[in-house]
Amino acid sequence: MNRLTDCIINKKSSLLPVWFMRQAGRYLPEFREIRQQNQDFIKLCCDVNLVKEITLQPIKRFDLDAAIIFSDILMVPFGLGQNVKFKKNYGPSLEELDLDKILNCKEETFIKKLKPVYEAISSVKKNLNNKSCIGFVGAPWTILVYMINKKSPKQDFNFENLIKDEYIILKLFEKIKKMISIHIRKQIEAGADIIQIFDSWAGLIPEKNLKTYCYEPNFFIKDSLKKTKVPLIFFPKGIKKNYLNFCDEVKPDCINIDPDIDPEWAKKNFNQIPIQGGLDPKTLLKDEDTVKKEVKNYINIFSDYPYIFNLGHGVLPQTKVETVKLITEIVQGKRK
Ligand code: 1CP
Repeated sequence: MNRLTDCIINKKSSLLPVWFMRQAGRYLPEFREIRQQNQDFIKLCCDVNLVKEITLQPIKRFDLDAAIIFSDILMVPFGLGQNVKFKKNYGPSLEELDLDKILNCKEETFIKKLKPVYEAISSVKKNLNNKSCIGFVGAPWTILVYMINKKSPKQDFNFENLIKDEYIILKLFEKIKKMISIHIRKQIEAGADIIQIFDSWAGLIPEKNLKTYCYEPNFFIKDSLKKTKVPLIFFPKGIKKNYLNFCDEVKPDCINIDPDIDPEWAKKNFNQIPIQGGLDPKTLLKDEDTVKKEVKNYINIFSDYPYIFNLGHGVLPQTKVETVKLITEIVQGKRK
C-alpha cells in the first residue's frame, strides 16, 4: 500500500505524505516549453506520451508521494461533446450548449473520447514504483457551472440566473453526475490509486442550496463508487464553516481544506477524517523564512492527526521551483 493510501485508509498521523495541486504546471520551465509547442490544450491532454511526460516532470525534480495525472476537469464537457478551448489571458471557453446532443451522448462515445486519459494513467503507473497515481474529476456543480456559463464564473456570476431553467438543470445535472462517475471508474480501472474531486466553485452556492448542489451530488459520486477501495479526496472549495456540514453529509475518505479554513478548527471538528492541504499558495511567493514558518505551522498543528501536506489551491505560475523543493524537504524532515 502506498503512503498516501495508508494515511487515508488507516488514518495514520505519522506518515505526512506530500504532493501539490498543479504540481505539473506553468511554474515549471520544462512544462512551459511543451505548452509553447502545443497551443491546443485539449489536444495536449489527449496526447498520451506528452501527458505522461508532463505528469512525471515534478516527480523527477522532487521526492513527492504522488503524481496527479495531467489533464483537466473540463475533459468531461469535452467528452460529452461540448467543445472547449483555452484562450490566453481569458481561460476556458466552452461552445454553446446543445442539450439534446449532450443528453444523447452514449457512454461508449464518452469513454472513447477520453480514452487517452485512461491510457496515460496506465502508462504513468508503470513509472511510479511505490508512489500514488492520482486521478481526478470536477464535482457535478463545478462542471454544471462551466457547461452553462461557458466560461470561468470568476466574474459576473449570478446563481439564480444559472439555475433558472429547471428542466435543463434537472436533466443536465443527472447526466453530468452519471458521466463523472463513469470517468472516475475508468480512471480507477486504468490504475489510479486515489481520486480527487474538485468542487472548485462550491463557494458560489448560496447556503440554502448547498444540500442540492454540493452535498447530495458529492455524496452521489461517493455512493456510486462504494464498491471500489480507492480513496476519494473531496475539495468543496470556499464553503467556509459549511465544511462541517459537508463532512457530516458526505463522510469523505479525506477532505482538502482551503486557505480560509482555520486548520485548528478543522482538526478539532472533523472527527478524525483525514485532512489534506490548506496552505495559501500565495505564501509560496514570500521570503524563505515566512515559507518555513507557515509550513511548520501546518505540520505542528497536524502532528497527531492524519494529514497530507498540500496547498489550499493550485501552485501559482509565479512560484519559484526552489520553493516547492524547499517545502517538500521541510515536510520530509530533510531540511530545517
Ligand atoms: O498553460 C495553460 O494555460 C494551462 C493551464 C492549465 C493547467 C496546467 C489548465 C487550464 N489546466 C491545467 C491542468 C490541471 N487542471 C490539472 C493538472 C494536474 C495538476 O494538478 O498538476 C488539474 C488538477 C486541473 C483541475 C482544474 N481545471 C480545476 C480544479 C482545480 C482548481 O484550480 O480549482 C479547474 C477549476 C480547472 C479549469 C481550468 N483549467 C485551466 C484553467 C486556467 C482553469 C481555471 C479557469 C477558471 O478560473 O475558471
